[in-house]
Amino acid sequence: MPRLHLLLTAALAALVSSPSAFAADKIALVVKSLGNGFFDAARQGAQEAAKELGGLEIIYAGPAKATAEGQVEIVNALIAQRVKVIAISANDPDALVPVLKKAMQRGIKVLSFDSMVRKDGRQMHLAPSSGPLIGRKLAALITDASPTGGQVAVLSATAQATNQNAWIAEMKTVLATPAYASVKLVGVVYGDDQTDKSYREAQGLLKSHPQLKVIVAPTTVGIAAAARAIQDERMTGKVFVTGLGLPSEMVGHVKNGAVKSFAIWNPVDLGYSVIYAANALSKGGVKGAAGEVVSLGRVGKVTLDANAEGAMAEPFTFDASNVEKFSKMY
Ligand code: RAM
Repeated sequence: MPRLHLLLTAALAALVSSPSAFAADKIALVVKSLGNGFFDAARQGAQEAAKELGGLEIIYAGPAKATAEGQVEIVNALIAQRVKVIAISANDPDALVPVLKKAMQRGIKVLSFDSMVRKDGRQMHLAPSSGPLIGRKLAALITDASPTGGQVAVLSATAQATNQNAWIAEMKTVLATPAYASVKLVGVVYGDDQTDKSYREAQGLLKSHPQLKVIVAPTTVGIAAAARAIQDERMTGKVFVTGLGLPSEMVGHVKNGAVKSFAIWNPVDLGYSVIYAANALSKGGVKGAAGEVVSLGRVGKVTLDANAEGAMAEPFTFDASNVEKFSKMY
């Protein structure tokens, strides 16, 4: 091969492989922890949106365990990588604020999704559904599981999770109304969105509350682990599990009777919408001001409230009649 041709080929190869040549904008999706099927589904939606919008690269990252410290480390690394946008589901509403402020000072756009960061640590928040709607849904699922009420315990994710704490608070408000007088909340425990810890906490609830009727887990990791514990402890039909779960992880538990019904929103659509919102922030179309309308591609749009929060759809309920069909999607 002539020398000039060789040089040109080498230059071309360098151009193609160098990230700065056709620099795609890097959008980081920082999740609570890796290995969670909910966030895996969101990642799938994020990739779909990136393909539609073009010129974007998704960096998917999260700590091994759902801790704020792990996420702080990741955000620091992303700042060094000069990403354009950080979209984060936060393990703590406050602990991430200083590092996210640092990111914003360096020109990086920041939004939270799923689990919120305090207002001064991000420009907007994309919520999968509104807090009151989720609280009402969780209460309704409890009486669906046990129509006569009785003792109920919550198996949550981490103690600092903004989203679960907000949903539990909303649920408690609903349970305090006369319509739910027969329901008695006996405790809240935390499985930290780890399967083994959630399983042990569910076992603990069965031991410490022999009259327990329902375990409500507002986390996809917790609900699946609790349903398995109920079966292993041969409590199916005596204690029912409900909450927020993925049809793909819950289909077997609905079939074997540990779960009558549960709810969730579409995590693929959530991940897709996050990238649309992130792209709008980065291109300057959206600033994160109250009243702004954020377009979410095929999913629709949300309007930001005074807290720069946009809430998507109502949670959808699954039971034996539809869980099979949706289990193939997420
Ligand atoms: C778990 C996570 C996530 C939450 C879902 C319902 O996967 O805690 O943040 O939104 O459950």
